[in-house]
Amino acid sequence: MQLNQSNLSRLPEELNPPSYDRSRIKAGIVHVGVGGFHRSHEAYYTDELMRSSDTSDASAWGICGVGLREADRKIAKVLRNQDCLYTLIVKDPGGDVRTRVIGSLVDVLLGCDDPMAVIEQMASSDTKIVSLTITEGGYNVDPASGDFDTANADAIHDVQNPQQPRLVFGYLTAALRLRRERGLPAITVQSCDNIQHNGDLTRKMLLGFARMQDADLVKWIEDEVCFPNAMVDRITPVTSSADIDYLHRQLDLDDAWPVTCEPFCQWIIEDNFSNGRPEWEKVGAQFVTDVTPFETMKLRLLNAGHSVLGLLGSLFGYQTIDQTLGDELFVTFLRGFFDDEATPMLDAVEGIDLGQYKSTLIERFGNPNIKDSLARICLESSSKLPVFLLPTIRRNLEQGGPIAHATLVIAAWCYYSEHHTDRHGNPLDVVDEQEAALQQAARKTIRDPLAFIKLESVFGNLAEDGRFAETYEHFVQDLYRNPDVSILMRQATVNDEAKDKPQI
Ligand code: CS2
Repeated sequence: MQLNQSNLSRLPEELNPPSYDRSRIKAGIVHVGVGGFHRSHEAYYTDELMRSSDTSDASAWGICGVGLREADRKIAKVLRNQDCLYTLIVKDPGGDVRTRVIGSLVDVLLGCDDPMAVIEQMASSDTKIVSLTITEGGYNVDPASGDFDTANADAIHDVQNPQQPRLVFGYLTAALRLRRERGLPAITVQSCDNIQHNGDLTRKMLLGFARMQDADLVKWIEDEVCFPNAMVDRITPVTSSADIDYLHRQLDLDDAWPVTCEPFCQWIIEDNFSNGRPEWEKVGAQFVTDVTPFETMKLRLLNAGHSVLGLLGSLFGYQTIDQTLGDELFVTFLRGFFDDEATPMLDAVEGIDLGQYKSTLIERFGNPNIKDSLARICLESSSKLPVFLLPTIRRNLEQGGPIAHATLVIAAWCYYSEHHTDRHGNPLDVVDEQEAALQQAARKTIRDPLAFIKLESVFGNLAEDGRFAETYEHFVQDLYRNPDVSILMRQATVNDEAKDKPQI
């Protein structure tokens, strides 16, 4: 059976179709970036709210999904064919699978086909929030200054073509201008990307663009638009053809693009909205005044942990996170990183037991049904590691703490960046905006063992730290002689054990 509105009432109970009347829903949210993560997270919370609440309030918060680029055409087409319905497949570590059809997405627009339709939707009086999952790259940050990259060709294009923008900031500026002209209240711009202080960054970049195009609007944005910071969390692997087949075979459902995810789900949001918000706290989200400790914890444990397993596991020859954690050596190594290097550098987080958080992480990573590929984890490492891993190394260097685990990951990354192969010589698919620069730097390792960590756009001045440089040099030289990274991992874990023994 094809997934669409007219078939909804005929779907089997296991598919858990929406219980609410979708025809009454208005789009109060415009979401840019309708990928897997949005569909397993914000759209899921909103669907849950619509199911749980009998008030009309929830029906004001439907989502209009937006893709801006040509690459979004496929998802837009799939969703249109399915009346914006899709299946969320939640996979427990124990093997149980729960499915539910999500109904909170009510429309989908493609900016590259009709930019004005997107701008008008953002400017509509029904719209209260524009939320974003546009990944790090979508924020157009100049890596040298941390400001909006005014030299970017799309930014320049957008300044001159306000009605046909390419960047999300061009769209937002055009929509906000219309709202101000029409005397409508501002909207909240809510980032849902896994980025530190994602709201602050969005604000800075939007103002950076607005200054180039419409200085007059800058003050209005500053005064009227809220940009809540948030920590988002739910592991959402890339959808595989096995997921599509599963629905087809087990439940007789044809869904061209379902989403798979783990049961765990977390959303911690600063309660800072310009124009109202859904009561997401009724369905598990948490509103706080300062999200910083939560996001730091997540980035330095969960995301850093992923990168540790991703880079070391790739070099070793594993394919997925759960497969990597099936190897006791990797579990011991990850625990060593968490306990000795990452956790001592974290501040206490209210209401969270860090020991418990780490155990849950190891369980989540080990979920054998979430075949999260190491290739996905290693994507764009050059923008991830400076946030996930390097701050832990820096703080340990300042405070005389241990750095061996994290530094070995950097040495493995160098080998990986140069060779694009695992230790057996099998090819690895490396996707990184700085791929060429990384490879070029890594290639100099034989002549200058510190060449890779001298890449300032990633490491800043870290190579100038004697202890870091020495530890790194030792690892990278050993790895270049023998890329079997498990030997060095074993040494690091043996050192951990030695430390725990009484010194005689
Ligand atoms: C991963 C994240 O991309 C990465 O490096 O660590 O996508 C991770 O799966 C999510 O942040 C989980 O919420």
